[in-house]
Order: sequence, then C-alpha cells, then structure tokens
Amino acid sequence: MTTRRDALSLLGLGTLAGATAGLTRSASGQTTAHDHGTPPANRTGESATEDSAPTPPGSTAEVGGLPYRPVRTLNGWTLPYRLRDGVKEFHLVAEEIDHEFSPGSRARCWGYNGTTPGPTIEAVEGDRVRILVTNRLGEPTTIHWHGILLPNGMDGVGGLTQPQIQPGETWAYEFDLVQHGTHMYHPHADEMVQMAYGMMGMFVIHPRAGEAVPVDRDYCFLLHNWALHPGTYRPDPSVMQEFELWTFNSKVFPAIEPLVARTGERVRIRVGNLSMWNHPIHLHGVQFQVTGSDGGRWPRALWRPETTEIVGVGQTRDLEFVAVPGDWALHCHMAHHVMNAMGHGIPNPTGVDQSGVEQEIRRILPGYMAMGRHGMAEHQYHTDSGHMRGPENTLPMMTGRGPFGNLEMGGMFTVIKVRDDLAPADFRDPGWFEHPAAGQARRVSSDPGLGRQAPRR
Ligand SMILES: [Cu+2]
Repeated sequence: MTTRRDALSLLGLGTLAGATAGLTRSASGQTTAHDHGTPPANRTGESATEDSAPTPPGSTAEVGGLPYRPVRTLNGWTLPYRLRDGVKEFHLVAEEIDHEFSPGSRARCWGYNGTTPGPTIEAVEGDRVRILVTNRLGEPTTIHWHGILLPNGMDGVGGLTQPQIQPGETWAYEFDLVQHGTHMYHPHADEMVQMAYGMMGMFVIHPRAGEAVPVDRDYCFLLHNWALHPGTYRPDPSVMQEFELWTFNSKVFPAIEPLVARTGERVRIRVGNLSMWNHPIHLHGVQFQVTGSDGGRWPRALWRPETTEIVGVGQTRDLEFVAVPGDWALHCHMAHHVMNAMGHGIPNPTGVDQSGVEQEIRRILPGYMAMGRHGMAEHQYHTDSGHMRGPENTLPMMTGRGPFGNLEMGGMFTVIKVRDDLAPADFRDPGWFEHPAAGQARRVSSDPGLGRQAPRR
C-alpha cells in the first residue's frame, strides 16, 4: 500500500509542508516555575549591583561606573552578582524551561535561570568568582568553564574532577580569573542531551588593564542547532547532522535582534560555538579583523582581515570592525543554516513540470500544491499568504520581509544596522536604511532577450 509519505517522497518541494504534517507527536507541558535568578525585564547588559565592581588600576574603558564596556548578549542577558568578602558570587539554576525560537515555534528546553542560553557571566581579569550551581533537573549535571584556566577540581567534569551535582543539590565553584577573553560554560554530564536541550552560556572576562584599542559596542552570542522535528515540542538529542533550527543565542531569524551601531563606532562581535557544526560567519559591508578568542584579545600582529570566519565547534572568535552606514547582513554562510525547518531527503523538483501529477496527488492529499519547478523562492509566498499551512509549531523554511520584499531567510541570519545619528547607548531598532539616491542597484531592462545580445565567442 502506498502511504502518504511514500507518495510524497516521489515528489518535490510540495512535500515540505504535507509530509511533515503526518509526523505530529508529543505535547507541551506546563511552564516550569522558577523564582530565582530570572532574567530581568530590562536587558541592558548591565551586570553590576550597587555594592560591586571596583575600578581596577589602569582601566581605560570605564563606562557607566563599570571598569569595562559591558557586553550585550543578543536576545539574552547578563547575570547579576553579589560582592561577598571581595568575591563576585553568581548563581546559576539548571532547569527545564519553555522556550520560543521565534513566534510559531516553542519547545521544552533546558537552560539556566529561565533561559537558553543561560545568562552571560561577565567579570574582570583578577576577580575571584564563586558560582553557585543549583540543579533543578531530574538528572545529575555539572558545569564546565570552557577555556578558563582554573584549579583542576573546579573544571566541572562529572566523574573526573567531581561527583555529579544531584537533582536538588547546590554546589559552589570558586576560582581566580587569571586571563581575559571570550569563554563559554556548559554541562559536562549527559552532555549530548543537556547541550542538545540548550544548556550553555557565555563567560566574558575583560582585561584588567583595559584595552589599548577600546570598542564602542560589544556584542556576544552562541551558535547552536536543534532537531526540533516539525510538529513536535521537544528537541531530539539523538540527531547528529540533520538539524531543523540553527540559532544565534537560541533564536532564529526573524526573532534574532538586529545589532545596532553608529557610523564610525568600533564594534566587536564575540561568537561562541557549542553546536554540532562549524559555522562560517559572514559579515557584509566591511572587512572585519579577527582579534581574539578564548585565548584573549590577540596581539595586534596576529589580527587578520576577513569577511568570513569559521567558528569551529568548541571555539570562540572575536570579530571587530568600524561601522559603516547601512543594513548589513550577518549570517552563517552554510546555505541550510539560514533556513528554518525543512525536512530532509526530499527529491529535487527544479526543472520538473509537476502539473500533470498535481491532480493525481490531490486525490491522496487534498490541498497538495506542486512547487519548486523554478526554484524554492515561492515557498515563502505560499506560506506567508496562507496558501500552504505547515505542521503545528513549525516555522516556514524561509521567511522575513525587508523594505524591498521577502528576505527568504531563517536560522542564523540577522542584520547589523548602522546609522549616522544614534546615541552611544541606543540599541533600539532604527528601522530600515534610507539609501542615498545614487547608492542602489537599479533595473535597467525587463526584456528577457537582453542577455542574448552578448554571446560567448
Ligand atoms: Cu552554519
């Protein structure tokens, strides 16, 4: 007997919505209550409480009472701390959460203090930190401080350097920060599952002596991937390659915040990768300098100009540039990583005239729509207009609108919006760029025969 999926697998892009519609399973539970360390409503990136953050000697970047330029965690937040006897004390709570990747796609995930990724920990080289970790999961966990130099017993590798933190327990990690740079934290216990569910965060350590080349805006985000199969509500941790969602800080386009800067400002983007793929991060409009990693900000002789930088799994990279006006795309250059849920293993319909079989398939699958003969861009038109409804809790493969039409993007894509007239700490979305009259590509012909006038000799 021919099943629905068999019939669909014979066909092209029209299967994208229909095939996955048959796969619905699972259901979302209720939201986990959390009463400690929840993210503040105002996510300014400010981390210091009143009694904290003494200015270190030699600081050249004092900002708003802080001895450093605070990072802005894209779609995220910075964990507040308490200063106790000269130690900066943070508290992370590992727990199940209800997470939204973008309106129309939610899932039961695991994170810290109510979010995935967990809040960014931000401190200064020379600080002593104490990080309390409470386990509200149903299984043991630990936290490994990735790339951070510390005593072996603070390294957080379950079974190797400590017993696992059992459900309900709170453990303390305490160490001196003897370096600076862009670092990460994640579990080192049932790692495949706990990371697949979103348990990770960034740990930024600012140099004690300030920075010889100060930055005006300092962004950070983590790269991750999720096997949230169409119609489901919990990521599948068994998947190794065929992921559905590719995220900056656990958000997909168009839910990823734009990065904002004023013309001429020096911008740093700190990118960490705790996903299962390497990601070539590409920025339009400038040559950025790769200036650092979890090895700290590199000596200037090691900085190198690029427009795409591969951030490998387990690596961090700092990208710096002087902002030029415009709306500049910032995205992973893996073409599938700037798409949302697509299903996998479908036949290629490009060039195939499906009109003859469309009627036949409709007898099995009412509403079936043959697509893809001339490429896949019509997918966004059909999903946006409501002609094609996908499975529940599933984002269209491509989406988003710009000032000139459909963006046909998803996943690891956002925009850096640079304007001449922004206040220094203004991170609000300034809307779309207004192009100067002579500065835009223009249509010069609508005659498809035009190209024939220049044959190859
Ligand atoms: Cu990628």
